Amino acid sequence: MKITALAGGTGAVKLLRALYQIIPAQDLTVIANTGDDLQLWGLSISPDVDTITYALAGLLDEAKGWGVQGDTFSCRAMMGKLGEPTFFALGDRDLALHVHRTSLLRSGDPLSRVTERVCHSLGIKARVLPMSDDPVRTRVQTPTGWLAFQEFFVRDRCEPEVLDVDYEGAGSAKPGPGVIEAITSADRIIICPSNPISSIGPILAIPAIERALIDTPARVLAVSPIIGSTPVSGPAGKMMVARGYDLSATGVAAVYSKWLDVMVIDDSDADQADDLRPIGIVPVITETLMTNREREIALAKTIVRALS
Ligand code: FO1
Repeated sequence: MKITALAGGTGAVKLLRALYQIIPAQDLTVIANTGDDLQLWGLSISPDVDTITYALAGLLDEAKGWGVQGDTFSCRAMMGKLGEPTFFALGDRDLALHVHRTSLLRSGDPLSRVTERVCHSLGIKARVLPMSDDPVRTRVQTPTGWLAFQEFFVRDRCEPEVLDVDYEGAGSAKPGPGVIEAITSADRIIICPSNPISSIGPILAIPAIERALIDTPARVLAVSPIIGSTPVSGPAGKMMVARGYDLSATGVAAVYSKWLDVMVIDDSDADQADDLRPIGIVPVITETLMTNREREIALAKTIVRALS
């Protein structure tokens, strides 16, 4: 059974690494958000692509949920002395990937080709596809103006009030090579428990990708990243409210309602099943909080079973 997953970074990787363990690796394709990408120190950084890559390669710093395990930050300290921005913590080992990617991009390789090479070098057997080779940049509107996503998320610690979110460049971006085919020829599609607005939103903002989700014959299942009225992590709450969605699993289903078939919601949200059925979405009620490896695997197995 070929599964294609749409994913952001930190919120998605627990489920992705569990899926990678329980299905044949070559049956898994991940379409990764690149709306969080940034330029820093002259380097091209793709945080969500890298978080997924490190997780599947067994290199992820699991405590932080991003970066490389055991990394050090000597370069960052020196950059600070040189007056370079250090709000975005690039580790010394992580830096190797950014130098490698930037060098390949400068020699003319698109991000998709670079990502394929990196995955091959790190022994990853699943496919990781950046959503686009064209730049798409998520921006957050705050009372003091528009911020680049990482300025809002890391530098300002998600503190500013969110008035709106947009995806610069998405309207004219082409899906990356293989992305549309991965959606239209998959047997099943999984939307990871990522922020619906800032992680999945940029992927959906590319018109041809949303069209493919509407047209695909595959069943599409999403896992709610919101339990009760609390996001499992990150600023999903502020962003959903700014976009006019209810802060609940049902609100997440509303973001995806044009093409969603199945929604996995937490046991504690069982009462919301009755709100999903009338809008044509089949609820699956289970323990969704992945607090350890066993729970990650259990959720992945429940999802695969629900899609069988
Ligand atoms: N997240 C942070 O909260 N602080 C950081 O300094 C930070 C650095 C960083 C470096 C490389 C990388 O691949 C990811 C990094 N992240 C950091 C995570 C990243 O900002 C977010 O998790 C995603 O963009 C949201 O999905």
